[in-house]
Amino acid sequence: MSLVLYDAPRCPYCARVRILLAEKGVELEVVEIDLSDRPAWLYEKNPTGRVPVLEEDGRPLPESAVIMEFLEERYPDPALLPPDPADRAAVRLLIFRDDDLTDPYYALRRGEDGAAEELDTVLGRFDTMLAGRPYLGGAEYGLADIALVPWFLRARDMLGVDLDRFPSLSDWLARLEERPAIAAEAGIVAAL
Ligand SMILES: N[C@@H](CCC(=O)N[C@@H](CS)C(=O)NCC(=O)O)C(=O)O
Repeated sequence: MSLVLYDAPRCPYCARVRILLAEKGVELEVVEIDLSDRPAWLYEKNPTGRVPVLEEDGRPLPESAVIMEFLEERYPDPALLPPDPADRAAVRLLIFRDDDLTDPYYALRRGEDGAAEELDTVLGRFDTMLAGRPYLGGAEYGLADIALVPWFLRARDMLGVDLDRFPSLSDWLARLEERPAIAAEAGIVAAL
């Protein structure tokens, strides 16, 4: 079976796939895409021209959330979705509503008025959530953490957002960074 990831280091959506592949111990070919000078053939693999695209045996699959679900099914070990359907649905809802986090993140990146306050409000909500459970999906680390951690890393390390103001969120991030897959992504962010 051949597996190729069309990837860009700075892309947080690609980061989801990089982290998940590392957690699953899947080896594959990585083709780095220069987003400022995209090859025309990328549009044949994904009509939006965006990364990530994962290609298994010549079949291209775009959309990071769909790719994560695919990888979870293709490589079920270790399981990164909880066993109970209601808990799985809660994880999927967090991922489906990722723009609760990403909208204020990108607004801050664009330097919009009020964006820092808006992002702080959202960070406060995650802090409250993580005061009640160790991982976003509940008792165990999994897809919800992997799907959202790229923006927390980038907010802290690229936008200079002080996460120490959110103790439960900071503890969660520290726990995650003990994992080699997340530490590797933090290293990619540091080198950007
Ligand atoms: N919904 C897509 C979003 C992917 C995305 O926005 N990728 C960005 C890089 S982070 C991209 O390819 N941007 C190029 C563009 O927008 O033309 C996913 O989850 O995979």
